[in-house]
Amino acid sequence: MTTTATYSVSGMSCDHCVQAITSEVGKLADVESVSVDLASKVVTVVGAADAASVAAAIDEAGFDVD
Ligand SMILES: [Cu+2]
Repeated sequence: MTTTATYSVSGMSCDHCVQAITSEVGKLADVESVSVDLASKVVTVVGAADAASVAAAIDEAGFDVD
């Protein structure tokens, strides 16, 4: 089932941060798309990936899910 989930992520400050998160979360099998709003520090993930996996991927990229 495809769902859209949003995550509040701290520590993002520039396009490189955005790319790191997009790349890391995008590697998850059940993720269809990832978008990052730097201004509001919100990561939107479309797909069937579970929240724990997405949070782990964001952590892997070096950022914290609030
Ligand atoms: Cu950055």
